[in-house]
Amino acid sequence: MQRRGTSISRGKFLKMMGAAGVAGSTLSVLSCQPNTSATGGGGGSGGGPEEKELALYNWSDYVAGSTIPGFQKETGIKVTQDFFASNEDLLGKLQAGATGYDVIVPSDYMVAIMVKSDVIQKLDKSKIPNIKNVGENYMGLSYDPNNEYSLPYQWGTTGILYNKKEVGKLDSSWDAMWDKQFEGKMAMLADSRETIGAALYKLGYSVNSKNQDQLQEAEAELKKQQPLLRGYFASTEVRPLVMNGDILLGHVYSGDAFLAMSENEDLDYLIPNPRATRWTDNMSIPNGAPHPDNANKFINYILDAKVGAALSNYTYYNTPNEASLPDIDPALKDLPGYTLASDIFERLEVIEDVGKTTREYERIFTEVKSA
Ligand code: N2P
Repeated sequence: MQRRGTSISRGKFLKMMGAAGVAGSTLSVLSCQPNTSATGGGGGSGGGPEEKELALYNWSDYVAGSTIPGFQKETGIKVTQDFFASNEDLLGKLQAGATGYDVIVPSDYMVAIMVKSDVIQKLDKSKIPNIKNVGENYMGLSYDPNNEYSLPYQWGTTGILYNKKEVGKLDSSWDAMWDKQFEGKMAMLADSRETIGAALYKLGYSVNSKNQDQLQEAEAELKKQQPLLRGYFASTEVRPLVMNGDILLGHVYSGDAFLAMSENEDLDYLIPNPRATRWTDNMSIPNGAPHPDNANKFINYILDAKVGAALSNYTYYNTPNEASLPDIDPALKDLPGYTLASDIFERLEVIEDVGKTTREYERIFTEVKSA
């Protein structure tokens, strides 16, 4: 399919960037390094007008080519972007004292953890009139019931991107990711909740299990799987591995699957049974953000109908912006698994904050990775 009429294609943009920033580690592709600058000099908290700057801390490959230039053009605010590879990395960075960021993009359960840990601040909704564009299914979710701290950015699912030509059509379970015949040809996400989640799903349990016996079983499953894997990677790293045939099956977020499928027709995306994850990523403002006013403006800009459509037409993720829907690329809407049938939607789980059990999830993932 012809990709992305609205702006430069994601593939081309990546090439232009020399693929910088896709590795998922924290790295500045633009000039500033907000985490070390600690300016705080924007007058954001009650002083004079803010500097015309905004520091975005985002997942890699998660803005359209037009997103940041469009905002700069409209507001004169210069945006710099750093990248994190998982929600846990993002939280760790903020808890370690990173103070330079204005907008961050945590997923569902991480918003709840961040509110509880007092690392994000309330939004100024008087500055976000485009809130009216957000579909009601994406407002008032349990992790932030009144959207005091977060507004949705993109949503999607997590499943298996695989080479249908090489492995044949998969049955619909998670079992393929444990199949010895694919030894060395599989990768899982470097994402503790998603990867432990896949093991829990395989066993028929919930991704939010707090049951010690179930978690122990999941740990055993992951230890069985680990020697069969190429490794644990960011989704943006799994995508090219599957696309170029280096591996045959990869645990990915849906947008990476759809992008790969649109460029290689041997590939397919499976949302396994009995359950898989549906996630929503959100925009929030950290405490101590140097430019909160600019941050509220940026959030409002993203929730514009056209900006939201260009974003999803680039990322290949779903939009929570109902006003953007008419402008979503029809070919994208037609990809299997992009527009979710209600029977699939109903078997998807949302990852929740598991409270004290979070430490157990972290312990399991650390041990599994080094087993
Ligand atoms: C974008 C990653 C999407 C994050 N590259 C999934 N929560």
